[in-house]
Order: sequence, then structure tokens, then C-alpha cells
Amino acid sequence: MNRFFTEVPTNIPYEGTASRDPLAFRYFNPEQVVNGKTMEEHLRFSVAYWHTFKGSGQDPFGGASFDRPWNRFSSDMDIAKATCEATFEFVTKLGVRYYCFHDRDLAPEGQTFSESCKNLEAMVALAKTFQEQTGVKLLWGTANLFGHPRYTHGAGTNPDVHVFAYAAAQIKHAIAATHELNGENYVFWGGREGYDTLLNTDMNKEARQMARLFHMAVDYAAKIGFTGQFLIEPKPKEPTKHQYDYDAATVLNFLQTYDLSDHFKLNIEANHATLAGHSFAHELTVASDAGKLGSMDINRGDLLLGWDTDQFPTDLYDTVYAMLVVLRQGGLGSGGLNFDAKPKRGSIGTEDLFYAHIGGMDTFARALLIADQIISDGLISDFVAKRYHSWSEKTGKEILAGNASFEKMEAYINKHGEPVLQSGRQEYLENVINSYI
Ligand code: XUL
Ligand code: CO
Repeated sequence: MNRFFTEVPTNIPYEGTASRDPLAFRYFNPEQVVNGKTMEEHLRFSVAYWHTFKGSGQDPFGGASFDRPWNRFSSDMDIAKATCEATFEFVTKLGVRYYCFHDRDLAPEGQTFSESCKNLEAMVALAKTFQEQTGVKLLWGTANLFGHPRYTHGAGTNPDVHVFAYAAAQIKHAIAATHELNGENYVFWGGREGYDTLLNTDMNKEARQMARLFHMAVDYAAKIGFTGQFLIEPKPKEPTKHQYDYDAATVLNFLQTYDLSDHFKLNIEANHATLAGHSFAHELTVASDAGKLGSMDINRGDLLLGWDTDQFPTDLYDTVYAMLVVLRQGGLGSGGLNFDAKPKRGSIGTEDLFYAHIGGMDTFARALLIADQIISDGLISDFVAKRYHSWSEKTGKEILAGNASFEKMEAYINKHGEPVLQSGRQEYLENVINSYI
């Protein structure tokens, strides 16, 4: 395959840190073994169809700035086929093993529901052929339930049951497409599941509707034998003022309330975490502590901008903190590291797509090496273990086992008096991290 990215004739090589070639990896060495697994096994990167191939550079102030060769066809289906070919050419040359899509990225919406379904089926067949030809696999599929005007007031949370039914029917086909392509996960991001004003909104009703939609998805997956992991991707705002899947803690609570915990994990996105006023590591930790960290979208925001800029990950600190969480939970299982990132409006070339992904992969590869070193040296974990050591002694154990009371605590204080204040040593710990970076 060498039709759309002729500036990159073969695969991107690993050349090591001395290389100055912008079309080579300096850290990402797929076969390199890190703590018993290859880099490729640790870092299951996935290219996002929507940003990388359907992204146009458009922003709220202006239209498309990218002129992609795969868009230079007259019919929507011809554009879709060329885009699919470009995807597999790009992903193969980059040396990534996975991709992700929304149904409407892969195939255009038709005039009727059944035409949309026919378009999707035709594109799934083509994608399947390309998957077989290249060995590239599907990390996850999802349905676009936010682009079409019918979803203006939400999909599953819509006040009109007619729209709910449309969304459910669309998801049915998106799950079937994911299943047909052996997708390892299926993602729900609640595009317009939220509200802009409480004056016209019944939140309680909308939450119950959404729960029913998820239960239907679980039932349908069981019926067709789809065993991929269902994932919910939290986001606090944008496009609606208040999205229901605000952050990891909110989604975990929703899953428990509506008896869905057994069927779902979380897909944590870096820029969604920062929009919620959290760090990426905070959100990953909340999900991981609950045993629910399934996958991640690894873009980043810009601290000076208040919206979802979906930039490529280049911040080494953020990626090291993320990999510490991932390594400590023993990897992401069937999940991966989906870019969900777009080049900036001014980065108009197809070669910019390579620079962007290579940079992101190298940053995470470097972060993997650093996080592995931090964990194996044990300085940070030893400090944390010491900080909490009293909880593994007699009184601490009694409390955690539920065998303590206020009276017992009072007796303890009468015996031991004032506690000795200990240093949290934040600056020392930050220095330790810097010593690895
Ligand atoms: C939107 C977002 C989506 C999801 C998939 O902010 O992150 O692209 O990842 O629908
Ligand atoms: Co995302």
C-alpha cells in the first residue's frame, strides 16, 4: 500500500536516541522487552479514524484547512473507500497494530436508516479485507450519536422516545460491525447526553433512560456473542454544558446505581480529565482503584485554553504518571492507548500526521521506560508504604476489619496521647521523579 502517503515509502524505523530523522522512532522499539513484555505489548497504540483521517482542521472560527487526497472523489462512498485505504496504509507504515472508529467515520449516513446500514455493511466488508491483508486490528468501535441534528437533545437521554429508538437501532448496528471486525472493546461516549438548562430537563428520567439503553446493549452483545469489553468514556462538558458522565467517580456511581458494574469498564481520556478539573493520573487512579480502568484516550489539552483541544501527547510528566498507574495494575488487558488526537489547524500536511503520532508514541515509550524504572527501584512505593505502615499494625487492622469503635479510639488516645506529625516530603518525592526523567 503506497498511494496516499508516498513521502513515507516504508515502515517508520526505530533508530535510537541519537537519530535526528523526524520519520524515525527514538524510543519506541516494538520488540524491546520491558519487565517481561515487549514495548508493543505494553503500548497497544490505536489510531483514531475520526481525527486522523476525517479531521479537516476546522475550528469554531473557520472551515476546513486540510486538503486530503482521499477526499478528492465525487461520491460519499468513494470517499469512504479511499479513506479506509488511507487508514490502513498509514497505520501499517506507522507500525501501529490497532485503529478505532465511529460508525459514521467509516461509512456515510444515508438518506434512510436502512441506507445507512447498507453503507456501513459495505465498509465493514472492505475494512475486514484490509484487516486480513495488513494484520491491523480493531481496538474499539462506537456509534456517532451526536453529529446528526436528530440528536440535538441527546440520544439515550432524549425527551422523545422516537430518538431513543433511533439511537438504540444505530448502536445495534455499530456493535454488530465491531463484532464482525473482531473489535476488542466497544465504547460509549455520551456525545450529547447531558443538558444545557435544567429548566427543560428531567435529570432523573434521563439517567433511567440511559441505564435502559446500556442494559439493551449488554443483552444484544450476549445475543450475538460479542465478548469485547464495554467501556464508558467520561467527559464533564462539551458539547453540552453539563455532561452526565462527568468524571470517573460519577460514572462508577452510575454503573453501581443501575446494576451495570459487571458489564462496563472505563475509557479514560486525558483531555476530558483536565476539563473536569482533574489530572489524567487522578482519573486513571480512580478507575484503576475500582478495578475499572479498561482503556485510555491519550490526547492532552492546553492549560491556557478551556476546551477540548485533543492535542498529541508530548508532556513527559503526564505520560509517566499515566504509565505508573497502568503498570501498577498490570496493563490494560484488552484496552489500549487510543490517540484521539488531532494535528493543529495549521499543521496541514499528511507528513504532519506522521510527526504527530511518532512524537506521541515516543513520549509514551519513554514514559514506559521511566515508569518501569521508578517501580522497580521502589523508592516511591517504599515511601508510600512507610507512610501508611500504622494501618497494617494492630489498631489499624482492627479498624479496617470493622472491629473498632469510637470508645476504643478514645481509649487509644488516652493511652498514646498526641500523634507525632510526619513530613509528606512532597519536594523530595518530586526530586526523585526528576532524577529518573
Ligand atoms: C469526544 C471524544 C470522542 C470519543 C469517541 O470528546 O473523545 O471522540 O472518544 O466517541
Ligand atoms: Co475520546
